[in-house]
Amino acid sequence: MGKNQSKLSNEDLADLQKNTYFDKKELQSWYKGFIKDCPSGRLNKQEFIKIYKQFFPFGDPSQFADYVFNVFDEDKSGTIEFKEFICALSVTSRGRLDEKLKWAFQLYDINQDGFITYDEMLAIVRSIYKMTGQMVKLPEDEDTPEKRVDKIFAKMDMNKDAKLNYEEFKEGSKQDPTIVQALSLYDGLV
Ligand SMILES: [Ca+2]
Repeated sequence: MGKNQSKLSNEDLADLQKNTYFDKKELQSWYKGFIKDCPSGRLNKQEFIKIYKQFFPFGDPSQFADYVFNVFDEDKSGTIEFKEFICALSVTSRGRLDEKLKWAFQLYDINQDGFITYDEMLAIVRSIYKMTGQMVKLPEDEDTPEKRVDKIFAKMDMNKDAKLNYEEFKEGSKQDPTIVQALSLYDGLV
């Protein structure tokens, strides 16, 4: 993608129509907004965190946004290009359940070794609690990140090895949809 393009090239457009759940008009409008907010065409981590702060003014979303950034930045270049942005948005907002679960798994599997350890899950859940702050009243058995993760592991960790592989995560998430729901920032907007 070239610099300072105010419109998507036909080639990029065709490619994204094929690889996302957005139509031509939606893609053009997202692109316009993306370039307006981010004229360089590359969103860096600080800018990304700023977006989250608009959505969660009462909590501190910086840690969670940091983790999400790393999943958006598929080629690990340190910036989110439009294609990465729109593909992630497509999956998290309109993807099939299995696509959303794969995406969520990548988020929780911080070191990308194919397992979600107890500590990785705890780090993400902590960052979510910090982000939502005191806005949400939680049930007594989930009112700390530790309790929440204990509960998730009790349900999901079938072979009790203190880590979750994708199969365990997938099966468990189907019974507890809140695990995946936490991810989609743009729910309701798209
Ligand atoms: Ca990138």
